[in-house]
Amino acid sequence: MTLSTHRRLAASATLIAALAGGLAPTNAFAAPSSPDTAHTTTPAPDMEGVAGALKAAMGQGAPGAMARFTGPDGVEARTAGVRDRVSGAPMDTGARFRIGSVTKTFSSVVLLQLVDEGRLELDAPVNRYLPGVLPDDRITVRHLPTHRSGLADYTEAMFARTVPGFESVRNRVFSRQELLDLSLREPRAAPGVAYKYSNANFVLVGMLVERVTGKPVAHAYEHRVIRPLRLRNTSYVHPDTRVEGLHVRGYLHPDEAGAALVDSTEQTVSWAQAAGAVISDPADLNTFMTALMRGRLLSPRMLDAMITVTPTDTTNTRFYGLGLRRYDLSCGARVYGHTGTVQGYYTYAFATRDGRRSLSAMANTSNRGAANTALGGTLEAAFCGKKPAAARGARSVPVLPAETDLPERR
Ligand code: REY
Repeated sequence: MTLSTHRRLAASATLIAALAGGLAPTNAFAAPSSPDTAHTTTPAPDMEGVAGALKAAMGQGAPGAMARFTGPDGVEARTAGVRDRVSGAPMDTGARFRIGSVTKTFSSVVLLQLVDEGRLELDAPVNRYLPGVLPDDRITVRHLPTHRSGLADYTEAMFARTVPGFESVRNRVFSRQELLDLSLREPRAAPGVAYKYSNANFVLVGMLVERVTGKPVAHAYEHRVIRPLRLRNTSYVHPDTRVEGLHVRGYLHPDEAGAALVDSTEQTVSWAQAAGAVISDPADLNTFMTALMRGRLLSPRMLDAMITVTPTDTTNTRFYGLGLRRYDLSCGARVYGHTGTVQGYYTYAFATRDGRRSLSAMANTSNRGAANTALGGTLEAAFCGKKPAAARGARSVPVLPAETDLPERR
């Protein structure tokens, strides 16, 4: 379905809602009574708290960090530290960076648009479209973006030793089949049974998109998401190694305590491709997540499918849909988006269900879980606002380690 068709649908649904109840929701498709919009007063973002979380990420070893919030009262951004340790250039919210697995949400959008166009069926076997590629016909298209295929995540072995692992793939160009073969070499779980995060799933999403469209995935991102939303600083870059334009340099923490950081900015990201090779900036990520939640990229049916989630841990506050996470925050706000980890960069990009508020945050380091967890503090501060004095220090939900896509958190 085209963007303009969605706009027309959105406009008519808004009109119907207005006629029916005098409501004028900004997102015609958002359920007005859903818990994420049920607050009668939307808390103002606690930008001091956001800045504190950025500082905390730096305290845990990030050279710099930044966050950009959009809400009913406009845009607020904060930066800390440097985007380049050699030049000393300060962190800059106009700078581009590697968004890692936030790429998965872009890939999922493209996949679901193709489903909507009748070119793919979510519950059909992957092998229907890619004959013989998988050893099990029970693995469906839906199992991929929900991480339920049972396919092993080959990156765990690849990056078991962080810096040697990274240096061995930094300049490599993998075919998708090579990546899939790495996964298939490892034991598989039964399809459809349990959530298990695996980059192999999104390598296959990329293969499906190329098979169905007959064009490289970059073309699909460009024509289906980037241009329609005018994301001027977003691109899928593979296998070029550079981050073009004003950008943040990424610094990887070696496993050995006290070892010097490794500048990991330049790499092919061929090990991730449709699972993690998009480059973007904070404003574009805000626009993307907001547009997604407002129904500008997917039909209501496909957006519903995407936000239909199951828990990913036992706290019942972390969930996964189709290429999309849901975090339930301490104040009851539900936010949808994704996290990203690619060498040298941690990213968060989330929005409320009605798309009225969004936050993107990044720190230019990785392999340092504590820095990622600290960066995740921007979410609570941005979406829950200042905690009442009595509640400060007495949290109603546990502080969870960052749920990015690292072996260290599995
Ligand atoms: C890869 C390891 C993490 C990163 C990953 N990223 O799967 C995808 C994502 C694209 O979900 C690396 N960790 C690090 C190690 C751990 O090497 N030994 O932290 O940079 O975003």
